[in-house]
Amino acid sequence: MSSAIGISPSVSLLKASQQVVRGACPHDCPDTCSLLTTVENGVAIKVSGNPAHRPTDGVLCNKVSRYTERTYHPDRVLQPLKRVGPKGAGRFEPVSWDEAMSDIVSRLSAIAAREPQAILPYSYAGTMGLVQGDGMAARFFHKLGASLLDRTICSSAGGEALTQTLGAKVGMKVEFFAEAKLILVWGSNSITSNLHFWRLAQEAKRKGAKLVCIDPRRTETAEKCHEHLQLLPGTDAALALGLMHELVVNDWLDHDYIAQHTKGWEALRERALRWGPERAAAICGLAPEQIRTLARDYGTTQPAAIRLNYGMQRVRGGGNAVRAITCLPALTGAWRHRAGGALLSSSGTFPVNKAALQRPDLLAGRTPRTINMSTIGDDLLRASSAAFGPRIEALVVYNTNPVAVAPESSKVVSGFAREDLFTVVLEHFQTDTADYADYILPATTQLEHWDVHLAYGHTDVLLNRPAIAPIGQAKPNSQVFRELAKRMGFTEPCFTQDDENMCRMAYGDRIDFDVLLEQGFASLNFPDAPFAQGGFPTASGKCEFFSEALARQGLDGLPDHLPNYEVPGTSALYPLAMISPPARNFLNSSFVNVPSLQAIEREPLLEIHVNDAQTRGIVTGAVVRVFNDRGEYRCKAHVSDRARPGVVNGLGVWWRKLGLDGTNVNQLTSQRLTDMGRGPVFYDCLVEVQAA
Ligand SMILES: Nc1nc2c(c(=O)[nH]1)N[C@H]1C(S)=C(S)[C@@H](COP(=O)(O)OP(=O)(O)OC[C@H]3O[C@@H](n4cnc5c(=O)[nH]c(N)nc54)[C@H](O)[C@@H]3O)O[C@H]1N2
Ligand SMILES: Nc1nc2c(c(=O)[nH]1)N[C@H]1C(S)=C(S)[C@@H](COP(=O)(O)OP(=O)(O)OC[C@H]3O[C@@H](n4cnc5c(=O)[nH]c(N)nc54)[C@H](O)[C@@H]3O)O[C@H]1N2
Ligand code: SF4
Ligand SMILES: [Mo]
Repeated sequence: MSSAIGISPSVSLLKASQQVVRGACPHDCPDTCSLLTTVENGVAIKVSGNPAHRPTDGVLCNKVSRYTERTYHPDRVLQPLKRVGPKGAGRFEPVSWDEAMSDIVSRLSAIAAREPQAILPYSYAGTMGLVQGDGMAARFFHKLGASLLDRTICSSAGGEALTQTLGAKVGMKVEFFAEAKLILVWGSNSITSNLHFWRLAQEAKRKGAKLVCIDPRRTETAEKCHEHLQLLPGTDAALALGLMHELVVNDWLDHDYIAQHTKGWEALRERALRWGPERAAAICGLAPEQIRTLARDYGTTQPAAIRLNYGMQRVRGGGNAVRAITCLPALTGAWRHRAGGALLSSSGTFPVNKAALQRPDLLAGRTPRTINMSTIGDDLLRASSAAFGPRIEALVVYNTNPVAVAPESSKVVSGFAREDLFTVVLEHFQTDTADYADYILPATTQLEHWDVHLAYGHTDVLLNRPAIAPIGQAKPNSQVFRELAKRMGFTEPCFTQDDENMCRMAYGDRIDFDVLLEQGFASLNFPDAPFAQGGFPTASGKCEFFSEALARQGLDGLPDHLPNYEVPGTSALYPLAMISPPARNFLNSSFVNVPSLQAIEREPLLEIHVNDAQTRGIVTGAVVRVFNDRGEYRCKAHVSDRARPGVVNGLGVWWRKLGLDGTNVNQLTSQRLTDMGRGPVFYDCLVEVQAA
């Protein structure tokens, strides 16, 4: 086995005492890089990008190149901790694994004996691994009969939109963006959050492609594109419909592709004809000419490719916006080319054997209620009722930091602070969420455990081998749930399956596991131009402009512009829109506590346009109060033309406890949900800003 770990041929400067172990970046990022970890005497000394893996191309982002700093951070939680102070105070004392586990099992069993649905597992993509994510954990909670979790916090509006339009979360192969002649970077700050796509976009740019960015913020990506359409948040569907209008009236259409491979054309055409550029521009806060120019470029350039990211779907009409945009390539026949079409997520390409990993059959006919993770604030505060079911009495949190990242923090915090709630948090660090735990259990990082991955920005499967032994008393999530199952007396053989075997099971014989063991990645067999001849994975086999499924749900079967819940300029009290997109050197709330990265991001900031700052007497560096009916958040102002007039940008999900007054941007966001997919509306949020 040790030879299979393999010395990478590209790493020729290794000392005899060093080895290189192949792994996968676990973070919630489209790029899912192939990692090479150099280990010396059992210590990981360097993590770098694998040059043999095409999408990674030997390069990692700034964050994960510091992965050893995070792994060996002096603040790592390395033994089980039991709360000694009030909830949220963050005071804990070390206990043995045995003491922690036996207390956890007795608390959970007592609740489960009465009402298993009062127990809620709460997890997200802190690791995207299929084993340390919802593998053994899902088996455990299915057997228990606990509540199910609707994992909506990030991408469910866009995911549902893709499914209703293209049939699944599928799209262009990312590598062919390098051959496109026009690229729309739509709701994506690629340099920050999709670096390896950006390298391909730059290659296209060097070969003469035009790059257009569509984003309310003048991001580092926007300023490197040829054009930037700085629209108001939540107006993307209006822009897409305005573009369609121009495609129709100028006949920049591929009639043959439309006739053969789409559904609902007549109805969409009629709708588009109501969206002249003047009307669309007024809603988007753009000039009509900008829409005409973009339509001409899009309608007359082939191949044309659209890279959407999840930024634009965090508003009320997010699903409709994604649907409207993903109709565009079928109108112009862009899908005919391998460098044409659109990509939001490729995750639907992966043939994951989910039932084998997660074992929903262990529910044995029970149908527990489902809790939406995006409304955890409200749901923790609900009493038992016929509609809701039992009050939530226990939470087991892993791979997520909801107290920092979930919307409307004041409610989330009140819920987590309930003294009658029993909370277990599996973590690397004492995060804002861990502060509210009854027990914190030390989890291994990606360098310390096995896992297997899919990706949402390319189409390769990756394997992660442990590079080092678990640090301190840390255990893989899978191992914690294996031991809980044993103590609960669960005897099914699936509860003793080891991680390497779970990795093998994830794709079964659809992937050659020996190839994964040897090179760390394996490509899926997937056509270069997946929809050149139609063949969409929808029920009709066509790109569905009109979706019967949505119409049956009582929704509009055609994409439309749905105004935000909180439309900029409509409230005298809260005249500014706030968006809170990712910070480049953090990954959601991960890495916020890594000193070298925190030093680059410095402190929580609010970008504000000079016009909005001047009328409020705000200068760069001033402490400002950002507030609405849901709460108040203080941070420093940064007067900057990265913000457009009327929109302020609060970058990154900082840990609350690192903020000026122990809060972050989510103090202001709401728990309302998107038009489809039941997702959160982080960027549909009005505020006022005052000098503090
Ligand atoms: N460095 C870094 N990388 C990350 C993350 C991170 O936190 N930091 N997060 C990861 C995660 S969880 C995800 S889901 C992915 C994708 O993460 P996303 O959150 O989609 O990240 P971005 O690509 O930065 O896209 C957000 C962009 O959308 C813009 N935006 C906001 N509202 C609107 C709107 O209404 N319309 C349009 N057109 N644009 C809008 C923002 O200004 C921002 O530039 O990235 C991942 N990668
Ligand atoms: N205002 C605002 N809020 C947002 C967003 C935004 O743009 N604006 N973005 C939203 C989006 S897109 C997302 S995806 C969510 C993401 O929010 P989260 O899912 O909470 O992601 P992270 O903040 O990265 O936190 C992941 C946590 O998992 C832990 N972790 C990582 N690996 C492991 C492991 O192997 N085992 C265990 N036990 N723990 C592990 C990490 O230490 C980290 O604390 O936030 C959302 N919140
Ligand atoms: S966070 Fe994204 S870009 Fe950075 S190493 Fe991981 S997958 Fe690659
Ligand atoms: Mo996300």
